Amino acid sequence: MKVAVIMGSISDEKIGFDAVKKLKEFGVEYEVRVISAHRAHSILEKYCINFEKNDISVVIAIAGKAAHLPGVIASMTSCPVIGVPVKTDMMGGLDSLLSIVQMPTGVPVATVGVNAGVNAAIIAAQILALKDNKLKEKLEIHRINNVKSVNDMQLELEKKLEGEM
Ligand code: RP5
Repeated sequence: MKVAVIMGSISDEKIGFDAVKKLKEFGVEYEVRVISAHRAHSILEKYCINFEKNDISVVIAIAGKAAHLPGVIASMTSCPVIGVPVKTDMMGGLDSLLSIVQMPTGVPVATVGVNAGVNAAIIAAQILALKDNKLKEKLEIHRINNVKSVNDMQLELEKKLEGEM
């Protein structure tokens, strides 16, 4: 079972790499593609209709501005599609966010925050972990590390306060 990470432009690569890095940490298999919905719709269609054949189970779609890429992908597959809105110069990514999150009823895109490639990868891993106990264990370690990091912050704060007093 693989995750397809699709970005609309090479200018989205930083967010794509964030997602890929996290997937790698969890040992999740993935493919990465740049395919634009408005510049190369026939290539996109060809790629999407072969998801099942290529063992793709979850899609992360990254796009900015009039960010129709995740919605168009969702129209061509029954795999869950996680949309990542990209920050823009004009509206700070609100344009991308609304284009992705406001899909009309019946063709949903599970949307994460602006530039949140890492969160998209975590959700993709959580979906695959429903049928993979080893991956579930890795996600549990990730969750415990989050708790540890907050404990470390508390200790750091206490140290700083001691120095101030
Ligand atoms: C979308 O338009 C891409 O996802 C990108 O975020 C945005 C700008 O694309 P470029 O003009 O940088 O190629 O298709």
